[in-house]
Amino acid sequence: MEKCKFSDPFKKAREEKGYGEMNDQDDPVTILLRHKDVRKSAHNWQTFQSGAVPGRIVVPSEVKIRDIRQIPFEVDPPLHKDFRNLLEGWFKRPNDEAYQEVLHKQISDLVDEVLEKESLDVVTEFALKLQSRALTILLNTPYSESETFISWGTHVFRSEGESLDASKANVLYDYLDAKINEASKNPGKDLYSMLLEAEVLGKKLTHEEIKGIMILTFAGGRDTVINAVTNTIAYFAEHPKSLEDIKNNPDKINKAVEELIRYFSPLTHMGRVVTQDTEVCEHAIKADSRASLCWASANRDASVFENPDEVDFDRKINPHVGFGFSHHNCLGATHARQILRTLLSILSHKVTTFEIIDSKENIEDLGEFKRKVGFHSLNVKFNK
Ligand code: EMZ
Repeated sequence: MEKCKFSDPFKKAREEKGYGEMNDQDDPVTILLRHKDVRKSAHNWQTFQSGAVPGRIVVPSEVKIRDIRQIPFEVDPPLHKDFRNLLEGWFKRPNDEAYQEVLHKQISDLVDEVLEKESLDVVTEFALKLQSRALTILLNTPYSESETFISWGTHVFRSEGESLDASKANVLYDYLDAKINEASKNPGKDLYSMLLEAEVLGKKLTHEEIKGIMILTFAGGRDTVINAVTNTIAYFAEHPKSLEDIKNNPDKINKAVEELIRYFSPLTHMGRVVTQDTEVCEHAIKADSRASLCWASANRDASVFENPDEVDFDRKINPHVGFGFSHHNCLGATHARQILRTLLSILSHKVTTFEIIDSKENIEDLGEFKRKVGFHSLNVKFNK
């Protein structure tokens, strides 16, 4: 297998002490770096709480730009389970054949379209379009809505060069208010209408709860999917044999997708608020301070993954935490996996090579760590 240079900035700290620290808007975060600690803390919701002030578990904190709780990800057990039970069936629809057919057609058409271009920016002209169009299948809303989603850019709460953007968040909020009101007047077969019909603990959901679920559906799977798609194209550009490997061995696709998610970890980490004084790796964490579960670091832990810095489509055991871990594992994972599997299959059939013309990396600033999470732009030529 070829060596890759996608850096693991956490290696030294993970091996030497197991944690790192960053100051995020004067609300410091202890970043937990080891696979075992990350999984243990994700499981321990009593001490590592998600249901804090809305926005506080996200790093960078969104406390200043939103006060609506995202559901179910900012809710702790036992109520968390009731919301998950309500949503699980809807978010498993990507396993249905009919869903997959529509997704396949969307991605196939998009690949055909870009194959005709001299070159294109994969972030805005490929990944953003792909994510926005696929979202209409997940929501079961008209395809034409994707034009609106595309116009919002790659992140719902952030702009390039600006880590938080309240006015951008309001665009989404106003859109969702309008859609929820529309569905309550004219129910259809979309996610809004399903939520308006639903009950949790014998009660109808409030407008605010529905909005909280919808915000998460829009925000959680946006930059993450865009990063996964863009990183995948960049990877195949640099490793054409891997694409050929998929073409010759399509049965490897599922494992390849898991390995790419492990390796690229599209979501670097997710925070928790610590409810009582605790200790991780002999390091004291004070009550009411923040800790984060660093999926990206855990996914390179050499005590779990042999040759963690190599992409190996034949990796036998792959307990990666790229979709989080325990009860808060990613609700959109079925959709995200289906997107990537379909994408790999189509690319391996339609594209021979990719040529990178230029690129601008997206480097996250995590205090003592700088991590490349994806690209701001990636100019590529797709060859037939
Ligand atoms: C939150 C988060 C969820 C947050 C799984 O991640 O994704 C981030 O991109 C959003 O900014 O609000 O939805």
